[in-house]
Amino acid sequence: FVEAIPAVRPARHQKVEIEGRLIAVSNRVARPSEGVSPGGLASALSDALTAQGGTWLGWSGKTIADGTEPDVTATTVDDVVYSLLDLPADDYRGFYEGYANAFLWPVFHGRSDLAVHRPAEFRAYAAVNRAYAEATARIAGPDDLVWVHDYHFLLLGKMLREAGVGSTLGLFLHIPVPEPAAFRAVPEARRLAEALMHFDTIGVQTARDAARLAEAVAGLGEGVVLNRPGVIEVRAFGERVRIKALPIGIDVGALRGELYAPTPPEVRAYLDGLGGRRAILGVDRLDYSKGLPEKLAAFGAFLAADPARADEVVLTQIAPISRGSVSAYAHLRQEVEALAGRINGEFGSLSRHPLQLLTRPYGRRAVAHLMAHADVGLVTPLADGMNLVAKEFVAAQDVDDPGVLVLSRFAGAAEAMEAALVVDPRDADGLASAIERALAMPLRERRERHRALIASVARDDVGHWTTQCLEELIAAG
Ligand code: GDG
Repeated sequence: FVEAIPAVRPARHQKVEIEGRLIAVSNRVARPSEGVSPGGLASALSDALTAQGGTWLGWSGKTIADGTEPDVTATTVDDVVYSLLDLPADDYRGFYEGYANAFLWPVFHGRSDLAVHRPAEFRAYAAVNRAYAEATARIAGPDDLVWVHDYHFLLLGKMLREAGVGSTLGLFLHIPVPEPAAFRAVPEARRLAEALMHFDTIGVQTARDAARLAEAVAGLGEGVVLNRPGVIEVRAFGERVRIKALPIGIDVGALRGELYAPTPPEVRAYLDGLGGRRAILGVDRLDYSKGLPEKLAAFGAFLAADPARADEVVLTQIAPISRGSVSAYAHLRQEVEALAGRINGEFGSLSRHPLQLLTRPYGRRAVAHLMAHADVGLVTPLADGMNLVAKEFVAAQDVDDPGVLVLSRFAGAAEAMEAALVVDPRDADGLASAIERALAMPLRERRERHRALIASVARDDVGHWTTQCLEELIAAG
């Protein structure tokens, strides 16, 4: 069926003319020598750097003794220099597991109730940002574009300027921006806002995030917000910054390419085992932002409405364990496993279980084939910057007989994916009805909705995103 693919242009990033070099900064770096196929962000950056040439600065994956100076090792592959930092173990833990993932992540996802704030972890976060600023200062020239990624580096703009970097500085925030009141409640809010103002441009996933960030930062700095077409300018703390919505996309061609390969044996065995049951699929990191308990509860409500359904459908939920050393994630795992056990206990039979919860990661090809063969994709986060799974599910469908995407209105992806069945995942009965509606949807409606969705997913792909980000960096310089 993959013959019926819509004509999409290749997602490869087309080189943009820049005067200097591109320097990308992110916590994780995907080196070609590692031989792993990188996920969303890593493959987008890898693609951009391969087309542009430049340097990718990030963590080496190694920690060194506490109190030791961070160490940088550079290796060059083709036109890309990989500059990798070894960081002191305590600093890295406080920065990554601590301030970034146990504090900023929940606050930015509207879960301040789960946020753990420890002053020592903020100090570690600042120390790691400082180490990155110093490593960048050693390589960045005035004509270079420094493209920083995500909530791990909110202080980096100011620290780069303090380290004497004169390059154009851009930040892309992959996660959602919280309500301004939640941002203001962060003990270091003023310091973060002031540091953010030293970037020349900040990209976010949605127009809503751009407006929220502008309001929060301007409010903290008694500044002003100027709305211009397609971009917001904030003037505060004696600086100015552009804030722009630049929604990230996927590599449609690469994903469809996986579908040309033979179906992996374990997926084939799974499909054979369905025995006529309809397949509902979820693919989410095991993260409290992804709405997994809500999804399972709604599936339970869907089964409870007619227990015979337990013989007619199966929900396969791939939920690889993530950030297992952060305590909120360990609790979530217990909660989700308990719910899954209860649903199977109540609705399963001697021969069949309506729910498969799989907490191991699966290969990219297996995931692509699972998506292609699913009747319904359930993407139900409570908060999500974008959510690439929603776009991947659409891209994997057979255009002649497409499955139906059920999508949370709280995913950034929902801003451009109105043709999905858009739901509020907190409403279990509403979500259960959406599952029912998706399973019953006539072919004609499925095709119409899919046509609208694939058009936007293919147009706003990852190559388009990269080009737009670089053009915005140039415009901001
Ligand atoms: C952050 C933001 C934003 C998942 N399980 C497996 C697997 N995956 C892949 C998916 C998808 C990726 O991981 C997850 O991307 P998401 O966008 O859904 O979510 P986050 O990881 O939270 O990403 C998010 C994104 O950054 C980009 O800006 O969209 O909002 O939170 O590609 O397919 N892949 C494989 N096996 C798995 O088990 N191979």
